[in-house]
Amino acid sequence: MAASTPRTAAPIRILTAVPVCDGHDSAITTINLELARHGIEVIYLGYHQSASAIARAAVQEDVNVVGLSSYNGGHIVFFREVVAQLRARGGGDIPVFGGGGGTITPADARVMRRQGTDRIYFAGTPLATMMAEIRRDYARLPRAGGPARGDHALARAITRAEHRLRRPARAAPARGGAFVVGVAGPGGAGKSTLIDELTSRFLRRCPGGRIALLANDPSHPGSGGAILGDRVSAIYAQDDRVFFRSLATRGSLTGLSAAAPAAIDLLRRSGRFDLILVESVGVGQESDPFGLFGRGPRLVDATLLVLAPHYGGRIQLQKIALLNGADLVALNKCDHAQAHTARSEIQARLDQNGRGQALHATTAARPFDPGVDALFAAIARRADLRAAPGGEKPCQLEIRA
Ligand code: B12
Ligand SMILES: Nc1nc2c(ncn2[C@@H]2O[C@H](COP(=O)(O)OP(=O)(O)OP(=O)(O)O)[C@@H](O)[C@H]2O)c(=O)[nH]1
Ligand SMILES: [Mg+2]
Repeated sequence: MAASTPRTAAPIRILTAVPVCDGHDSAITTINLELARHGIEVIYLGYHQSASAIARAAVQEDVNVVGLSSYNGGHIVFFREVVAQLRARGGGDIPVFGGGGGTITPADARVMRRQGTDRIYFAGTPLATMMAEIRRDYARLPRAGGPARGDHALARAITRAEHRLRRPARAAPARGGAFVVGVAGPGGAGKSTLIDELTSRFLRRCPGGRIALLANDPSHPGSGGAILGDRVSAIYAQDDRVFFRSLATRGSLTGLSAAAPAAIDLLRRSGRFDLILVESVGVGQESDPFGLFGRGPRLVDATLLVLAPHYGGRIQLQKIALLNGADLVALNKCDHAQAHTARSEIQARLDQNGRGQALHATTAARPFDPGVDALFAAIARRADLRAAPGGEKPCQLEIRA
């Protein structure tokens, strides 16, 4: 049991998910919200999740604990498999717990406990009891040193950067190494969906390459908790060539976690990636998360601004500072009726800038969207990703161990 581990003032990070062949997500949705209200950072993976996807995400996110909500009747085998997969990936010290109402009996729970499950909550347990016990038992300091290697070591290093937040300023990350694209745009414009589609292009076009995704989401200003929900859209992150890390802003108002510069630096310097995409939180008209306007160090090599057709009107477009600074602009959700007007208004705004900024019309929710293909090609050109035509041959990327 994790009860004897040291405590830390940093928020508990918990990965929650619903197992494969199970669509019962209303319990975990309620529990996620309650966890966030109690100051916990929740990385929600979604429903119908495999044991390997859960273990991969838990290690990359370096969570304190994994919480599963299981109603499909396969809990004895599934929880055991998650524990085994965590051990295989070096995350054997991450406890696994969960619930499933009346589908998990006390006799089942005894078997599960023997197989490595930390705790099961039965039907009728009050939310307040669960929250108090989770906060009591699953807080711990980041693990120092240890035998972590590869992505596991990288995940821990990012956690350490988050824990040192009070000391460092926005140090300028080292240049060179992987090409870093900052992705910003209003809440819900489709940044995560677009990033996932770009990831699918990368995986197809660069069979030997690796991509890192750094997703920033807001902390609640009252509780300090957060729902780090960008992973739900990350279907293609279920591949060992993708490293996905969620960061809560923890009071930073820049649109990024204060640890993001250090995390970008770690990802670059790791030499493990060919492309790094950094998603900001949903940004406003004056936002400049990646330091494009000289008020802080420039954090990325290129910036992609993602807009959706419902931005208001031309006057709103004039106020969006990032439209002046972004290298690439995507008008997403082009399946909407307003997209035609939006496209011409945004194009006119970009023409006024006179910087030759390209406008890409995308529908990220549509598989194989040609607009996303063109956007990926533009990024690949900037990043000098030398992909094989049609993705048939390995691209000539330098992959360091
Ligand atoms: C709501 C519900 C549905 C909804 C799901 C909506 C949704 N999006 O989640 C709908 C109607 C869609 C549905 C569909 C089905 N359902 Co249904 N469903 C239920 C029901 C009534 C409630 C489950 C629930 O959400 N409870 C609310 C939670 C908050 O309370 P709780 O379950 O008591 O959990 C407690 C703890 O365990 C803990 N907890 C739970 N998870 C977690 C996780 C963590 C991390 C923590 C800390 C705690 C925790 O929280 C609670 C604290 O008190 C149960 C019956 C029941 N009364 O349990 C059947 C039930 C789970 N469903 C069942 C079945 C069979 C189905 C269907 C297959 C039916 C069908 N033939 O189509 C489908 C499958 C859907 C799918 N895709 O998977 C069976 C499962 C039988 C089994 N496994 O042996 C049940 C048990 C009903 C029954 N008696 O037959 N279902
Ligand atoms: N119709 C339509 N819906 C889309 C498209 N792209 C994304 N969506 C939907 O828009 C919603 C928000 O998408 P996300 O990718 O989560 O948006 P986001 O910008 O990352 O959101 P935040 O991170 O919360 O700021 C989801 O329901 C997506 O399925 C699109 O091209 N067309
Ligand atoms: Mg997002």
